[in-house]
Amino acid sequence: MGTAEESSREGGDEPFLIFGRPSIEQPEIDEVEQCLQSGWLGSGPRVAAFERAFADYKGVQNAVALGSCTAALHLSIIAAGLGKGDEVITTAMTFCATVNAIVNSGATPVLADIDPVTGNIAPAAIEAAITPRTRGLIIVHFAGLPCDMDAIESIAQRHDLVLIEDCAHAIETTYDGRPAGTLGDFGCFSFHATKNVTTGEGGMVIARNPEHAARIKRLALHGMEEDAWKRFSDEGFRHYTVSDRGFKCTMMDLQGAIGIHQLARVEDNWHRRGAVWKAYDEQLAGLELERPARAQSGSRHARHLYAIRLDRRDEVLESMTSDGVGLGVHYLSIPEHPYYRERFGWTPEQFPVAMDTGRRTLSLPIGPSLTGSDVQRVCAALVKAQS
Ligand code: T4K
Repeated sequence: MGTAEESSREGGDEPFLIFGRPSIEQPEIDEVEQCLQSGWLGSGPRVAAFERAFADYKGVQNAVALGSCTAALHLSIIAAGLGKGDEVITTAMTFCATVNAIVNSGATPVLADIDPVTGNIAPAAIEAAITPRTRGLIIVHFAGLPCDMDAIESIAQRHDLVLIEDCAHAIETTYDGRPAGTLGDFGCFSFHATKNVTTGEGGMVIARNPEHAARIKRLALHGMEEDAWKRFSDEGFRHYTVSDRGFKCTMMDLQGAIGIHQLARVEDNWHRRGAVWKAYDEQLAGLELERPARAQSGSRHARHLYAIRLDRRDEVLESMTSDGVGLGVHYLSIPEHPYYRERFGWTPEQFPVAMDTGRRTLSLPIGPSLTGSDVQRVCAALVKAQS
């Protein structure tokens, strides 16, 4: 039998090792079946249970489940009151969703370059990007490594900025003992299929101010005051009222059903990825490449991506893929994409560290089901590709 990371697609003698394949187990399969049989598929009791479990995991009062991290970022920006005329600084090295959330809220995105060692937004670059119009800052704990929060919190306080954490990679991350997502005004999480906890698609937001959390909940459901689960309860029919210009980006109970059981295994899976991480560190030592930075003592890396940096990246990518090893590229820097170049006039060269990283980065498979022999196979394919 193959590992959970493998597909039935053949890649040479061994099955293709799929990058980012989710680790799905029987409890979530059973829960989804029960959810289907219950007849309540939309946002209801299973989403509420997932929200409670996530809030407990983070040690906060409330968490709001949404359809994606993209929605969590977008609604956080709106709830914070940022929009037209406001500048929001973010990192040049992130998934396009971080920047799109700013653009779609009507605010103006401003990029800052990254630190060459950590890959996270560089505090000095944030300072340099601040203008009298700067109102917000979205940071990304890249790959699961916490940002330099001492410096970033101080900048946000001094310039009175709304601080939003993009925690798409950082479910298990802590900084100086404090959980990622609770460090800023808003923490936004992703449960996309490739993430450490998945619901297929999905997101969650934590807001420091309970009024912001309540507004996000309303905005996610057309601006309505109460959801269907509450309105159609045994207490009888209740009319809804619309009090805000909302969107539709709630999470379904079918997704919540998966999330409850995924979250129950989050720590076990983190430890299992730790063993894979250690094996890569040992087997790749001595090769001509840069291995991922470690978290400082007292903080915790979520181990979402094992991203190396190396020369001739695209040749290596092609060679390893044809040897049956699936890989990821996280990411080309934002200004490499034509939309942003054309709309904002950015060039990759303006953000040289992000540009260099984006052209040399390669993410190796790092799921909890990876076996020792999977790791050996990945490393052997890498050695062969570099030779
Ligand atoms: N901020 C950051 C920093 C992010 O990284 C992301 C998401 C977001 C915000 C926004 O979060 P969401 O709004 O999505 O919740 C994917 C995802 O589309 C994107 O959500 C994610 N980042 C990004 C890192 O990855 P692709 O185009 O690289 O991956 P995709 O979907 O083509 O699949 C990657 C691998 O996973 C492939 O090897 C196939 C495998 N896979 C994929 C799916 C969907 C599976 O095995 N099963 C699946 O169901 O963008």
